[in-house]
Amino acid sequence: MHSNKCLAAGAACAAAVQAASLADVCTVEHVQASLPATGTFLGLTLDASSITANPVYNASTTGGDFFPAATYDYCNLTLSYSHDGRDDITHIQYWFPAPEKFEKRYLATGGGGYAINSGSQSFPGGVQYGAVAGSTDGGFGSFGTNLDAVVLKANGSINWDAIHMFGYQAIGEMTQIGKATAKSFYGMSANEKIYTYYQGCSEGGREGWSQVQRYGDEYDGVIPGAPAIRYAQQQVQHLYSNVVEKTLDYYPSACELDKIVNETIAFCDPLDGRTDGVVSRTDLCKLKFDVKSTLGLPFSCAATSQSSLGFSFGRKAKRQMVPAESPTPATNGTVSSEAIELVQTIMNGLYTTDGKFAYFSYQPSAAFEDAKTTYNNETDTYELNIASTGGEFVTKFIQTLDESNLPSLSNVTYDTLVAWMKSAMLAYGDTLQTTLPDLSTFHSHGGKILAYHGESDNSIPAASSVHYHESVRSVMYPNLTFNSSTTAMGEWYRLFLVPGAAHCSINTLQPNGPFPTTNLEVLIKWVEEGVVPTTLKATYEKGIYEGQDAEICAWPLRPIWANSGTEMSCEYDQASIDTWMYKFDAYELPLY
Ligand SMILES: *[C@@H]1O[C@H](CO)[C@@H](O)[C@H](O)[C@H]1NC(C)=O
Ligand SMILES: *[C@@H]1O[C@H](CO)[C@@H](O)[C@H](O)[C@H]1NC(C)=O
Ligand SMILES: *[C@@H]1O[C@H](CO)[C@@H](O)[C@H](O)[C@H]1NC(C)=O
Ligand SMILES: *[C@@H]1O[C@H](CO)[C@@H](O)[C@H](O)[C@H]1NC(C)=O
Ligand SMILES: *[C@@H]1O[C@H](CO)[C@@H](O)[C@H](O)[C@H]1NC(C)=O
Ligand SMILES: *[C@@H]1O[C@H](CO)[C@@H](O)[C@H](O)[C@H]1NC(C)=O
Ligand SMILES: *[C@@H]1O[C@H](CO)[C@@H](O)[C@H](O)[C@H]1NC(C)=O
Ligand SMILES: *[C@@H]1O[C@H](CO)[C@@H](O)[C@H](O)[C@H]1NC(C)=O
Ligand SMILES: *[C@@H]1O[C@H](CO)[C@@H](O)[C@H](O)[C@H]1NC(C)=O
Ligand SMILES: [Ca+2]
Repeated sequence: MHSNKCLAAGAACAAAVQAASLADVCTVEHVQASLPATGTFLGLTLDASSITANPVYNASTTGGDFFPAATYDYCNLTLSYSHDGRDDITHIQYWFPAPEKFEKRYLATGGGGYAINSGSQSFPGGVQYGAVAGSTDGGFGSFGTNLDAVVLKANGSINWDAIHMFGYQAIGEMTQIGKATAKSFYGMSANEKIYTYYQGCSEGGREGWSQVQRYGDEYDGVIPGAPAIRYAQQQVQHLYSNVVEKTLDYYPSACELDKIVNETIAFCDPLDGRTDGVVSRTDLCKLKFDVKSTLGLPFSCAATSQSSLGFSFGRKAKRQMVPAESPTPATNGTVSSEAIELVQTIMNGLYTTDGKFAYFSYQPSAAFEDAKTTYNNETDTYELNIASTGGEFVTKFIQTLDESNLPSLSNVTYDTLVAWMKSAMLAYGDTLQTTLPDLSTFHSHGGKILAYHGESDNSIPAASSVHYHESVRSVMYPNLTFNSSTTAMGEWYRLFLVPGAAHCSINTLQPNGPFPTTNLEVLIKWVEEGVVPTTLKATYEKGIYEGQDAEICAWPLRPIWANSGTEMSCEYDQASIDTWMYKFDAYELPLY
């Protein structure tokens, strides 16, 4: 069939396209004919001559943390566009499901670290649900170019176009272009609905929130996982553990810190009513565990070799510019009072020297990733290893110097960190910070949010997702009580803390924990059929319960097991809830 037959649109056309094969529609000619007309999107010019399209058959994914295994056919489509007057070029890629599998859905996907996309890794999570899936290169030059490579035009000169594109604009534009193209491609009429979703974790989670906040009327459902929101605080706090080490002049071996984490997990595991190696209640852990109890405990670890480098999907900003971790010799010793003071200070969070609270830390039971030291084989000591995730943010985004990490922490104090947080907030408050608390546009359009965060996340504090939830609740429901506003907001925005989970994945230190691997399916049922996820469906991917299903409680309810760990319920526990509530008096303005 010929694509232009369908430009007349209407039901007959839709039937014709749905009867067409993938090979019929997956042609450059049909995609060109499906592009929205010039002028549809003010300020954007689509380049019809850039289009590539090829059908791909019998492709498959083994699934994983974010979607199940599946086999599918799709049309692999790329195109580019420019912003009028800017002389730029942005590339976008979509996977369009075969016509007979298209369910009138669209899925936007994002990246991790400073990457705005995940290559094609997130696409299967869309096509397997009959959704067109899209990703963008942000206009950074190629799909493999990250923001940090282009954020400076020169020393002292920020690339604001790149910041805005990364901040929210590129994914929003990709969604608008993708939906409009899909309607013509599949012969839908202009006013027919395409259910529009977003799914991503870490930076990808931040990008999800950016869409809710900025393109609220484009999306029906968004899944922000462990989002890197509150960017100014989030990125700078990666340096907090290092500054504690420097301030206390104590640089522990990874073995000593691991021992403390293991003891924390061992003590706190049973507090949730089920002794399974999983700390499902880090709040009870916070209330009951005293890290001083680990003083003098012996530890020993085998030698390690150099760890490898590489892109890790959905993870925190990669430490890609520096050798990852140095080899360490076999280590043993006993937990020192210095290590206990260090860990206690890290877990307390960041305060100014005059005692004002500036940012929270990870939950107890999370590994001390940011505190990792380097072993110096000449002096046989452990040394400061500046977390480049934070260091690069300071050099490039705050100091505007083209350096991939801070050369030292000389003169850097807790107050310096707070000052950096404040200046980054000012610089990026309307782009990267991504904490606008008024979601009225999205909400009044009927949108649903399925937010989740690993409770033992060691890269983005779980408290970050709770604090944003509470900010939105208090801004949007100022006159309701805690319980009433929680109930009202729960009709469209639910937050699930995943017991034991690390950053966007299950946790090697708590392998018996569950992970929610079918979130898009759950969200589709909520959006399209009104099935509210009172609890979130999860599965045990590994460990003693492997293959079984689990349910995850919605904040502020917390999991508790009874009958020797056989029956789980979600309880309201005020003392536990209170441990998640923070007041940031280091700032003159509200910190959402
Ligand atoms: C896809 O796989 C099916 C079953 O294995 C096979 O029948 C079909 O020919 C394959 N299609 C293509 C285009 O390779
Ligand atoms: C999709 O299209 C791009 C651009 O033409 C190409 O580089 C890529 O290899 C294609 N992928 C597949 C699986 O065909
Ligand atoms: C911590 O526990 C893990 C198992 O979960 C073990 O592999 C590791 O050796 C332990 N580390 C220390 C320092 O005891
Ligand atoms: C601790 O390490 C020292 C030096 O490597 C070694 O001599 C000693 O046997 C080790 N002790 C234990 C309990 O592993
Ligand atoms: C010490 O580390 C350096 C750098 O990693 C390495 O080249 C050297 O071989 C090491 N020396 C010893 C004695 O292990
Ligand atoms: C930018 O600043 C850094 C740090 O001061 C310096 O090393 C680098 O040479 C400068 N680059 C240019 C192009 O001036
Ligand atoms: C640290 O501060 C001292 C005193 O203000 C100054 O002389 C020195 O240059 C600073 N060092 C760095 C690395 O900024
Ligand atoms: C909250 O109450 C105040 C005072 O009664 C009223 O002016 C305001 O409109 C209310 N806000 C909302 C969101 O209902
Ligand atoms: C809020 O609801 C919980 C049950 O979900 C209840 O235990 C608690 O007492 C309520 N709080 C208030 C102030 O009503
Ligand atoms: Ca447990």
